[in-house]
Amino acid sequence: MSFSTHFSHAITRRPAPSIIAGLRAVDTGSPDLALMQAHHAAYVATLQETGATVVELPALDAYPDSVFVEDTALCLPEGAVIMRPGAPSRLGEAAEMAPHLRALYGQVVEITGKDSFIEGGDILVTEREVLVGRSARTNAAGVAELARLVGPWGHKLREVHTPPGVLHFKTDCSLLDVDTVLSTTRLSASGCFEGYRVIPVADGEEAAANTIRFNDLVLMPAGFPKTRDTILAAGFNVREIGNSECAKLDGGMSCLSLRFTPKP
Ligand code: CIR
Repeated sequence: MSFSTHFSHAITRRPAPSIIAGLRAVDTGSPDLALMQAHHAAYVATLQETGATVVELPALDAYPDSVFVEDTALCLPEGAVIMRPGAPSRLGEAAEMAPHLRALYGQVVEITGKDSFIEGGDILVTEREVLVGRSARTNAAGVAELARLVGPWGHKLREVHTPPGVLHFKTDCSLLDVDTVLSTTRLSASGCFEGYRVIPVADGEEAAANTIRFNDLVLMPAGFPKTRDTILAAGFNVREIGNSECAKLDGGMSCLSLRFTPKP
């Protein structure tokens, strides 16, 4: 079973009323909390359906973007690394996540450098390597510190480029199985997925690139029929989850959970 696609646990956090103040690159209107809560509940139920234990944390109104838990930590089989989000309004979210990971994991370490910034959305873990894209949220010091922390666990980092104007590296890609990546053409054109099978996101459906492979399912945002059909034709079991409200805040499937199999 691959540690990059199969998981015993996930952690999620319920959306808070303050979500209307969440960060966004372009304002396309305020998210509707009730609709986001309904989408979030469907997301959690789908994770649970695969047999995983989902730890659902309560809403944290002090942090409008705290529903996007992925950015607070990197979870590997050997341990978890607490991130230092590059968005100042999100920095405190990492400390809120730490005790929950400590309760489940034997080893939890932290990015601590005051000039180091890194968010989980910029990190794609595959069976063979950890790909990290620098972005407006993730800098060289953050990447270097992460490399020092996960090296002793046997993980090699490879730095890649996040396309300009794209929030996170994983905004534009996701891992579907050990050798297969779903990617926008603007990202795969950089050559960063050499050696992987790349399934292209349909032109005009770039927002479909952020999916998650979680046990036997691929969770993808609803509303991207061409990309859905391509993933189905490649033999994956797809579940479409409403994402209209998180999309207003540049969030997608991966952002909503931390996924892992803890080793005590
Ligand atoms: C932010 O700008 O930080 C949030 N509004 C969206 C975070 C999405 N997270 C992710 O892609 N991992």
